Amino acid sequence: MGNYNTNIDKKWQEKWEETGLYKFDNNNLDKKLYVLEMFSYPSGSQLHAGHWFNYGPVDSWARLKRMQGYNVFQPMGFDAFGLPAENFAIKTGIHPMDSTEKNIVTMEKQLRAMGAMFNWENEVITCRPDYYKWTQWLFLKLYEKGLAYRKNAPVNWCPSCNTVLANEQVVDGFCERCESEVTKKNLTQWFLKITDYADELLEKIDTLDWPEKTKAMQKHWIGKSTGAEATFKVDGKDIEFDVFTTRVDTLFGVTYVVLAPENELVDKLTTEEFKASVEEYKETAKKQSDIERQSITREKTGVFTGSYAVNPINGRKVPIWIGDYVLNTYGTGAVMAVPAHDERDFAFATKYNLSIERVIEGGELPFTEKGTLVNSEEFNGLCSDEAKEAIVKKLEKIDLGAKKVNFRLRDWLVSRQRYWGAPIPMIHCEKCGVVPVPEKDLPVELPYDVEFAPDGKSPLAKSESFVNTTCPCCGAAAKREVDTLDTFVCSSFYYLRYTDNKNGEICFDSERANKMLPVDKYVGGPEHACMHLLYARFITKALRDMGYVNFDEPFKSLTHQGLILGPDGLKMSKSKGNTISPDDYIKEFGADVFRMYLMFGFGYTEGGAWSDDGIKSIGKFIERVERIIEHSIAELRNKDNNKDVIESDEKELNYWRHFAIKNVTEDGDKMQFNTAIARMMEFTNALSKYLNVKVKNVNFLKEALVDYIKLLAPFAPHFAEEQWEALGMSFSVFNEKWPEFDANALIKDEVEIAIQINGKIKAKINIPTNLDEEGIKEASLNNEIIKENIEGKTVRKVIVIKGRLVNIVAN
Ligand code: ANZ
Ligand code: ZN
Repeated sequence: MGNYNTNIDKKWQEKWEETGLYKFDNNNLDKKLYVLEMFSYPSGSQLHAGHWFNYGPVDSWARLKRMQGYNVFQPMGFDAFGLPAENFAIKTGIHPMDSTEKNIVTMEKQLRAMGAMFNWENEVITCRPDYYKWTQWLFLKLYEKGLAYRKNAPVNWCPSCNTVLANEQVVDGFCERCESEVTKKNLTQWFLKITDYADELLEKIDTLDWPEKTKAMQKHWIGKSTGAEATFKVDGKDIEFDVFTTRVDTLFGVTYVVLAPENELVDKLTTEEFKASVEEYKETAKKQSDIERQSITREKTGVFTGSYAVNPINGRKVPIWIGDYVLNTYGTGAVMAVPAHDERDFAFATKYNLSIERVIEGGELPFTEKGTLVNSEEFNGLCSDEAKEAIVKKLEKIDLGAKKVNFRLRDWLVSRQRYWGAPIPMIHCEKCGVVPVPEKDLPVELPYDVEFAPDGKSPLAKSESFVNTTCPCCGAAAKREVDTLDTFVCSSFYYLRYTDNKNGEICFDSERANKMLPVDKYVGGPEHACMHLLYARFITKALRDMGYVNFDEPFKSLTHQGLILGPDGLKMSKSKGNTISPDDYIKEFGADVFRMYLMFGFGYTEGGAWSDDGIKSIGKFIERVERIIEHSIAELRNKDNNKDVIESDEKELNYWRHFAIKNVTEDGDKMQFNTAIARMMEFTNALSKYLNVKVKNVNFLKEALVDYIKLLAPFAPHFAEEQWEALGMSFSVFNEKWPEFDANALIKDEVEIAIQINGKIKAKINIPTNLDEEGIKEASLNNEIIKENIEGKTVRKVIVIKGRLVNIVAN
């Protein structure tokens, strides 16, 4: 058994703390490197292998960068509001404020035991008034800017969580948290106008160094669609409506139109005769989720309203139907149906015997590709793209249509009927309406004494002392808003607050933020692609437009770590009994072995199944390294060394040393930790082999050893400090400069070349095969025999014939 254990972890953690080794240097912002890992929920299950996989390897990366001269800022905190903490509280009956604070204490201790370079002095905890004051401030600023508004709308409702959900929190029609089926409910809610930024959010994605898949997901979520709107008048009624279409070139092929069942025109359009069937249809449609309604495989259904609409391009009357495949929340909630060229319309028309008329030349119907127009009067013969332009032009002329861009992205619904969140800082006054809480009155504190178990209504409504207040405008009795903010609002600006976390006067100092941000490297799970990562981008842009920051994007470069699975290859979960508790392993192996196993055992962006054998073998590796270093140190003192050293013995070790420097640097930089560590293992073998050489060059051994420990340091920080000290070096290895490799040492193959002077061979030398022309010249002129021969002469020319000879012209 080796000596490395948790006592060594503790020893160095204390020393780092005592000496303030990792304190961010505020006077060296030019060399700043903002390394950010997504902060965690303080849940009851505490720090798990997934957190470790996020934080450990990234800390190693940050250490490597530190040794390369960067002034690293790596803050940590807790995303402490929200459902996980609240649900835990409900389950255990302990007040969320108490359980959250308690969980934070435990998790902070666990995080410290990891021995990462976290800048704890910059910690933020979102559920504390000194933080959520700024969450509320942000909301007020957005409100001032017209980016926060209230409206009555059908919202996603989770009957089990008893709260509304943002679109992003509904996965295939089910609640992202509890997996209950999501229903619809009409409620007056607060929204943030993220759609104002839809275009920029889309455009700027391509400037980001993010995983391609995440960028694609965000693009799809924003869902820009370019098309046109066309106005259909209702025959015999003073009503008209618009349809959104991406295929206005098919306008002559419209044989009917379909409205969403919820479209507000439906009642006005429905004739007496069809009232009963329309009502019945509307009832059934209510029960379907948007996801079900959009499903490609589901049979399309609908009913006729009895009314007809007039096609703006040719005056033709077409029947108006309602059908649940048309969503009321997209476009205009109405579509023109072109069964000849659209799959859904084709299926619908076939089912209900509606006419199908080709307007694009091509294959079998439904023909959905672009093509040449037919049956389209003066537009016949145009190709689809030309026809789109021409038809819109005509619609514009008669004032019955225009070009139109639509986004799939909806405004961000931020009110929650839950207790554990930042209260929305608004007041409802009978006389003045909705009045924002004045900034000086922030924070609006979340009261402790509230029945927090959810029953579908906001728990804060039950707290008289919270609800009753006075209107900041007129002074009359008024009521506070009782909804709380979605926790994604808290995490939408935490990276800014980290830089100035103790400031009680302002959310953050702009000048400082502009120097500290954007975040240089952000690392976290891919599940946030369309939520947190999108919200944070929006908030950064909104703050930029309000003048608080001068950059466009919060996270320049993003990496998603993979998922660590249970030993059975399944996702870890308590119910499956396959969870790995880091604490137990750390007690047995020490923090560095745990960290190093995670880094060596898995591709960082891939993850994989946990293996006890895997961590054991890293434990053995660390023990071996310890023995080798011990042996090396003894050799440094061995008086028999240095007497008759043979140079060629050093060559091999030197090769592996520089090979490791080169590759650990390159792979480490790319977060390819497993291959970087593999290079360290090769270096270890070479070191061990050199120890068997009879007589050693002590200076050389020491140099190699110094590099060895430096290279190992990011991956095994406590262990490396201990070895560095054993070697008699001064604290700390993390103040050392990262080694640089020597390209010459990496050349293994040599070739013999002849050197001529004025055409006569004078000497033969061995040079590396890939030495460049300059290098060959230099080597030739430095050869002792050649030097003697050209003494007193002037070198006129040196001709190099690669791989064969060098001819020196001298006289
Ligand atoms: C006529 C047409 C003909 C269409 C054709 C397509 C092909 P994206 O790309 O997603 O924007 N649509 C418009 N609003 C809708 C709604 N609220 N619910 C369901 N479908 C809706 O899709 C735009 C197309 O989806 C529009 O173009 C419209 O059908 C339909 F050969 O109009 B199209
Ligand atoms: Zn008032």
